[in-house]
Amino acid sequence: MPVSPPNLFQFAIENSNDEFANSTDLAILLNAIGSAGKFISSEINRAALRDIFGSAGAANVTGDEQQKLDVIGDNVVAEALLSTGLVCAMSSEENAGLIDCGVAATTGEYVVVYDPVDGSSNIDVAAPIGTIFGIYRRLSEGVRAGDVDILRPGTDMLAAGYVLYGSSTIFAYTSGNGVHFFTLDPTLGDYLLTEENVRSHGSSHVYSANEGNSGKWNDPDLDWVEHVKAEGYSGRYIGALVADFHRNLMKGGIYAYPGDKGSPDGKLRLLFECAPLAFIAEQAGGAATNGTIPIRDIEPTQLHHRTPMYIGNADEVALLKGFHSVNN
Ligand code: AHM
Ligand code: MG
Repeated sequence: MPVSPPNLFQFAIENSNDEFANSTDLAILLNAIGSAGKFISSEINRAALRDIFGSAGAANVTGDEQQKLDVIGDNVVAEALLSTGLVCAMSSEENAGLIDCGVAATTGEYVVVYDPVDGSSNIDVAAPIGTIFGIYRRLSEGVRAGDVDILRPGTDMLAAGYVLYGSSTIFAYTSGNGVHFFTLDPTLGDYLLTEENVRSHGSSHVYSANEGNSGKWNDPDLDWVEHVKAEGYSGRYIGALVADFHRNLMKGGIYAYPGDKGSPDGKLRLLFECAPLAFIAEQAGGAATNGTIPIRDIEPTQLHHRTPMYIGNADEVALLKGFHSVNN
């Protein structure tokens, strides 16, 4: 009889490490996020039927129009993590401040940052979206967790990952020992291992960027994009970071969201989007930079800290960095 692949929980228990307080903690946290992901996946599949397309009628803290699913996803992820009792502090793209963790704010060992529904402008058109997360061990002791526990560079992260809601639902994570993919079997309701130790695909001359913004780009980015076009690169832009990142990880390429003359720090959020995906990229043999320094080395100065980001195949990121160093 064929042996069925391990599920996310089994695999994470077997692949924990001593940076976690208990050997089951990683599995419990990933399982909680995975459960939230199953709920979000099912809601997306029935979004039109359940009238959860469209705007929630408000803007989030950074001024983006919130979609109904942003609000639903935010609550579902928070509740799933709170139910573990392991999380002392949480922060998400949809909340101005820290999310209240109740008594676990003093006793919990872990901090979680997340973007519940990344690429939410894709929701209404049934295009891919995702959930991104990063997990830290707390720093403070004996007090309610606060900014000191959460405003930390990506190099402090114990684990990071994403759930991609595409033609199938993929759960990807790293805890510093490679990147692993699981696929949701909707019949079993379980994430099963489909690829262990994923490696970033070699260069395949693909770039993913919103070139519609290039009228505001700075010289290094303009020179780079002219170069790659002259070299015959293909453009692929899904408009959801998780989906573009996943595609480039598997097929080769670079995703770019530069700062520009109107928004020097770009659009993407360091804590909720960039640092977790940078951890995944590096663990797969890829790279992520803001143009000059690695994304994971950036110290956040506020929860909603933004940064330019270039991420993907290591050779492509090195090429891009060359344009930034010449122009600086
Ligand atoms: P969101 O988290 O509010 O959805 O914003 C982040 C998204 C990324 O997923 C995506 O790559 C980018 O914004 C698209 O932005 P733009 O529409 O400016 O190209
Ligand atoms: Mg996002």
